[in-house]
Amino acid sequence: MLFGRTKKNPITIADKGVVEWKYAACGYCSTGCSIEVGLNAEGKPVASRGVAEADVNRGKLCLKGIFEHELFDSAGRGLEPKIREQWHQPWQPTDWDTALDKTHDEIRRIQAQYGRDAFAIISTGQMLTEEFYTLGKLTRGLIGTNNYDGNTTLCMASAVSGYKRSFGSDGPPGCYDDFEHTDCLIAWGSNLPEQHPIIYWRMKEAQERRGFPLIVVDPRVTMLAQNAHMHLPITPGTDVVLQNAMMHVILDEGLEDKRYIEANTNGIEELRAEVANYDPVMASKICGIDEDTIRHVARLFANAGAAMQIWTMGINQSTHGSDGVVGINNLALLTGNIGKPGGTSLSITGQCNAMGTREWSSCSGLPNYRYLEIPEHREEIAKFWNVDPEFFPKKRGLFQTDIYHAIESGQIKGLWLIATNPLSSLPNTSRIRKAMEKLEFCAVQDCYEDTESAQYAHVYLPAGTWAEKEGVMTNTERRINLVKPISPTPGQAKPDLWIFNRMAERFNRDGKVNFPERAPDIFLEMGELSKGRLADISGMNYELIEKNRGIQWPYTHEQVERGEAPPKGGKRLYTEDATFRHPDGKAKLIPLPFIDNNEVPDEKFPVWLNTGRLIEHWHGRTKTGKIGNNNKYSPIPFIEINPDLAAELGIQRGEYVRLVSRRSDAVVMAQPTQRVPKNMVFLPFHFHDCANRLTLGLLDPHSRQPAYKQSAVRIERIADQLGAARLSKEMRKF
Ligand SMILES: Nc1nc2c(c(=O)[nH]1)N[C@H]1C(S)=C(S)[C@@H](COP(=O)(O)OP(=O)(O)OC[C@H]3O[C@@H](n4cnc5c(=O)[nH]c(N)nc54)[C@H](O)[C@@H]3O)O[C@H]1N2
Ligand SMILES: Nc1nc2c(c(=O)[nH]1)N[C@H]1C(S)=C(S)[C@@H](COP(=O)(O)OP(=O)(O)OC[C@H]3O[C@@H](n4cnc5c(=O)[nH]c(N)nc54)[C@H](O)[C@@H]3O)O[C@H]1N2
Ligand code: SF4
Ligand SMILES: [Mo]
Repeated sequence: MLFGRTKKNPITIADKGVVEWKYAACGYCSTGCSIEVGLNAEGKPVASRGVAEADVNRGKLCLKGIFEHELFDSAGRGLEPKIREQWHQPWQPTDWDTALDKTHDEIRRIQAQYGRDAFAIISTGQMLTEEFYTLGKLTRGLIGTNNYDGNTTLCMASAVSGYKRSFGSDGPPGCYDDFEHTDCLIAWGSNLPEQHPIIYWRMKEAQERRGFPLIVVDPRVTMLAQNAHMHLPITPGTDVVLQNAMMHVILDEGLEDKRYIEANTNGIEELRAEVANYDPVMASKICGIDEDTIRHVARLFANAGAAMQIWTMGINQSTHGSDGVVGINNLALLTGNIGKPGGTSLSITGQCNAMGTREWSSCSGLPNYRYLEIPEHREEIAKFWNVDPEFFPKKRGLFQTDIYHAIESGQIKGLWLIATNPLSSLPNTSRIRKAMEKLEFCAVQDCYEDTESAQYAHVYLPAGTWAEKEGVMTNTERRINLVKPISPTPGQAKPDLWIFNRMAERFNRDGKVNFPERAPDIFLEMGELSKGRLADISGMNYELIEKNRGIQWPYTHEQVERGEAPPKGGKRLYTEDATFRHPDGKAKLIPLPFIDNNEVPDEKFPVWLNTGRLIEHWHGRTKTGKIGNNNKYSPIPFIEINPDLAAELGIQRGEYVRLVSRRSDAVVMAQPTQRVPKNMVFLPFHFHDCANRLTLGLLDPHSRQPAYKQSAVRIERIADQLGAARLSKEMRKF
């Protein structure tokens, strides 16, 4: 006799009536998956699928990509420009000319009254590269404010800063193909299965085939840690101490690559002197990883044929963010693990086009990793754009995080926010609110009109998003991929590029500077500017990019002339000796003294607050909060709390609790789990007016990136559970 359920229906895929599939690169994370959206007979997007022949994702998509077609008609989209005299007044609908004229006039009024830099512009990592380049030309070439930055200061700034300090330039040297060659992988503060699911799948496939050891450094038992050979639950904010101790062991035991160090680096003696102070016994007391484990991991890493490191926000978002990146680079350089298959230090990027903004937006400098500080770079770009080189500032202006302090102090009076929502994403949001209230003028350009930040705007500019637009994006492994318009912008909303071009007309009345209207023409202009640079894209065009499902840079016009096909994948930087970007071609080994400068738990606030992400949600949920298929997994703000701590505090699963920090408080649901240690809670930052009410966000001294991952809270029981539920609902209205 047979037991159990013997009858099953076969798996069928619902017929959505797709008559045409359209190509794009995914608009969420920096993995850079190729996606196709299916349109039905009425032209409505009804399905999404991965593209099989794309090297990045090989037919796969994650939970966000698979429902991305639902974005196009999601609630809360901005359908018309809006205007008002004071931010607290009701909005009035208006036409584009009025909204753009008002924004132009206010920029010029504020600049005339208070100086050029009194108007700030903050952009994003979520537009298309041609849009970044155009905004950069408009801002640097015509508007002329130096207080121009992006939300990437919250995200990749430490990686950028660390790469520049170590290698002389930004630009991640590795690629996904490195997983296929590595003999040892260390992941620092990165939760790949949730935040970059398809990179995780690439890594996991390679690992199952080749069995290399995976070591995860993260204070939480993340999904990646659960799958690791070794999990190092580090004391928050102390990665640099662990890195120094590993280098101590490597140098002490002579495991370094002497030939590589000699041929490629400066600074070994200074580094040796500093790490001598970090013997594993002493280091273990600070970083919480026992001395034997430190020695074991250091030996495993140094003795591996090829060893690889990846990292994300657990490193970048710290007061030692830039140092943590330099520490990773130091470890790689000491052991000769840069530019070889499986031997690399690869920052896993965040937003879909955080790389594109680094390369082309001119936020921290000038296009294609050029510097404002270098006179030849200013000359070159000024000539190319037909502007006066003296118009450019001679060094970069304020970082995003400092722009808010300058608004607070009255130095900055006007702000244009583009595709970023600082009232949900900056630390200590009550302070940010006060700053926003002080602005004489604020324009918000967003695809949704119901964002927290739009509350403080005087003009709202409704933008298109993702595949309502045309252009390219660069992913984590420097691969440029194409987004094609799949659906039209809704109502009167316009692509960001259109908005920048119309704004440019208002600052460019004499037509001196050329602003091409079409994205493919802008791409070719960028190709011209990229010739001979690190990020040389002069061999690419849209057709070739789509045909190849993305091409890694560099791919040059010389390669095209030689008849070389674009690389399929596996393209690396610094593959030969002394090709780093410091003037002598060598990389720098930089000593990293450690000073403990975080907010740490104490008697009043005894628990670490760690914040981060969930697979189903994207940042402030302007997108995923509206997509039922994503939102259903976690509609309510919650914390991961250790069951022992919950028991001690008398907190039941599913109860609401109040988290209190020195800044403010927030009400969240308790979800007991062994994922977090007893002295820590983890709070996803996706929910409205929640995590960042609490965070302190001390800044890294080099990158000015906030330490979102380290602050201290206490947990209070709430007697009135019904009241708390109502409050929580209020917090979910965005
Ligand atoms: N689903 C989804 N995917 C995303 C995003 C999203 O919002 N949703 N956002 C994208 C963006 S912009 C980014 S930047 C990436 C972020 O991707 P990740 O950095 O992977 O994600 P986070 O959850 O922010 O943080 C990662 C881990 O850092 C750990 N951590 C905290 N403190 C420390 C520490 O002191 N040391 C170490 N070593 N680790 C620590 C946390 O416990 C957490 O598990 O994800 C991208 N992908
Ligand atoms: N506590 C805590 N805070 C954090 C973090 C953390 O780990 N913990 N992580 C930080 C990191 S790494 C990041 S990257 C930031 C993200 O912070 P934000 O930049 O504020 O993140 P989003 O919510 O993605 O905001 C993007 C905005 O752009 C809009 N948008 C999307 N596409 C388009 C488009 O094509 N055009 C226009 N005009 N608008 C568009 C969206 O509707 C949304 O309002 O958050 C940071 N904040
Ligand atoms: S892994 Fe990232 S790029 Fe790929 S489908 Fe998911 S969100 Fe999109
Ligand atoms: Mo990010």
